[in-house]
Amino acid sequence: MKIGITCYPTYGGSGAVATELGVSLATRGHEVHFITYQYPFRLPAFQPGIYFHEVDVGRYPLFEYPPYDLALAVRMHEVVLRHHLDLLHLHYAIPHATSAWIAREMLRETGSDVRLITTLHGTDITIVGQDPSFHAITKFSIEKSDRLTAVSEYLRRETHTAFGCSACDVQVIPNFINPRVFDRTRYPPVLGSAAGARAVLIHISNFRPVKRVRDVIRIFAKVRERIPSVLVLVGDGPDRVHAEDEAHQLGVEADVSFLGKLESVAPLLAAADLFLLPSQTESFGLSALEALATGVPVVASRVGGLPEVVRDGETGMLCPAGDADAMAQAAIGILGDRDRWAAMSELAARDARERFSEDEIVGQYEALYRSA
Ligand code: GMT
Repeated sequence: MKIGITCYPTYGGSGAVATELGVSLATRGHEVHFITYQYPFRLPAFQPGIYFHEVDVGRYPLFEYPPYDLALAVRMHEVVLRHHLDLLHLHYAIPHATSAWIAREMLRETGSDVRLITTLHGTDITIVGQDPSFHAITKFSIEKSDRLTAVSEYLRRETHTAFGCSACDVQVIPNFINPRVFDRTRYPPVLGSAAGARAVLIHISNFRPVKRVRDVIRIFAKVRERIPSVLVLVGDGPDRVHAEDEAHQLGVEADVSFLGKLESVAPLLAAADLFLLPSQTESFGLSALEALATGVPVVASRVGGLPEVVRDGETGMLCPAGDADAMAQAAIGILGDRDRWAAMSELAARDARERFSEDEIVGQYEALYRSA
């Protein structure tokens, strides 16, 4: 098949999933065209069967808000026509599903057509889509999609609750991991010498308020009182400065490393002992899945789709969102008992491979494409 993929190409779970999906589809013989405003961060420099089309938003002094959505629609229209695409797979509803609908209307004017598949990732439904400025266009755009998927059962339910669209048949296709990349045995111990005998806690996110990054620091400060440990934070975003302040105020900054955005997190995960994800809400938690697949137990909030990813008490521990004390106690309970840690680590890697393997999940997307 000839498939167009549009996603947010910079750091973030939805862009990561969309890109890994495209790469996997290309290795299965499909022709994949990424249509995005920037080269997707997880896309290899070259791979046969993959093409990149940059969306250029013309600047004009009159435009206080350059109309990216329209530039995207025009580029989609052009790429579909020139490369005879069968379908466009949109990751994150706003504005991608809307632009795709415009592109399809333009195509139909000239007797062409294209199928639209929209994958809902999280805040496109739970936050942005429920903002009065976007609610109606989100509902319209997802209803116009030929197929709709959500990355968790939780998000499927949220979609029905928020939009009440009985016409929306949302299929759950969860996120996935490449088991060859997220494999603890593959990487040398990059943090070993720096951390010595200390436990390594890790957090990876885009540092937005929903991630509660301050809680990560608070949890770590409590763990560090009981267990020699260091904390590594990967990513960047608006709350990074608040997290840095918190580390300073709690007097733990010497043991906290802010590494910023990294292209490849697998080697770092392979050196970690525990992953912290105390989010306010999380439709899936791809970074938690990547940690689990690498044999890193997860301490996270019991919210959204996280209980579908982390087996509470078996591959990690789930606590109420905002309860940094409970999360610290959970972390101490895991890190303080080496046998328990080893059992959780082993089960986490196995469970992630059994339930979220690339081969199985990409096969589900292929079946969906065929049905469309
Ligand atoms: O929804 C967002 O705010 C952004 C999005 C992203 O691009 O990272 O995150 C969502 O999609 C990820 C990939 O499916 C999920 O792993 C995240 O849980 C989800 N974020 C939230 O629900 C807050």
